Amino acid sequence: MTSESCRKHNLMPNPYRVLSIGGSDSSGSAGIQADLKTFEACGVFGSTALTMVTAQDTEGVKKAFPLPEDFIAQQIETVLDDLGADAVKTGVLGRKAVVQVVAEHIQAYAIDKLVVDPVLVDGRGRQFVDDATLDAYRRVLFPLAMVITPNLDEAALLTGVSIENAEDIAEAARRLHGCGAQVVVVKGGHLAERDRVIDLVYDGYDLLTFVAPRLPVDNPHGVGCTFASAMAAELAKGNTPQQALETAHRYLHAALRGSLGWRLGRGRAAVYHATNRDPVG
Ligand code: PXL
Repeated sequence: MTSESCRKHNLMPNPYRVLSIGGSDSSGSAGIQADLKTFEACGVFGSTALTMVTAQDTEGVKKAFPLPEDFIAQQIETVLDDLGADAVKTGVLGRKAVVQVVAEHIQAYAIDKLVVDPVLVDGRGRQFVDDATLDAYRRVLFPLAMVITPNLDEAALLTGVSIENAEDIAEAARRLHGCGAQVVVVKGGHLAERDRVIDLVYDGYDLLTFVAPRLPVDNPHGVGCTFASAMAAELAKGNTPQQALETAHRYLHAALRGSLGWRLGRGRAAVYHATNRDPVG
């Protein structure tokens, strides 16, 4: 239906569509569960292609079950052939062959709004992918990305820069941009600044910093997935990376604030994705 006839009949026009390619987190905090919740809150239609299924709670991953490349490819093709996507977001890919399959499909379907969240380390900062996978990210996936969103550990791993201060982050961002991503967002949430969170954004011209007050929550779970998904949702709607970044920051802050009083599970805190709802209403 055209948007004019939708208006006439008081119907909603088609939503923007975002495909998330990543792993399932059974705790509902991160992975594709966080992505879908974020898409819903941002008003876009979410679809998924699973790379991995995890048995996971708030304390950590108990067991991970990677899915075969050809089945990952089949999910992507099935979704894109039917629904299509205005943007794609990647989360856990896990190994080189999966990075390659994803890159091939991004090219084959001419997806120009790709957000790559390079999930390379676990919640304790330990690397869980091998060097060949890092290389595939740098060589085949980043050149296709509109935005990449490594955290400090991931930026260090991908560039070999040991990150201790703001100049190190800038150097890592420049090197990552050199791999071909249009915009690099290095998430500084883990840097030991007590009351601020500083992200650094580099688009090949300007190096910008985004400063947000740090909320009193220790190492929350799913913030990276949530942030990258909000970016993808905003890009899908036709916003610029800069606009998407501002909205994604605001959304993440509200989602974190929404769960400040929660006691869910024994481990890491989750975020409240339905920021436009009253949780007890
Ligand atoms: O937050 C990164 C992440 C992404 N995807 C899956 C995860 C996690 C972290 O636990 O489990 C499936």
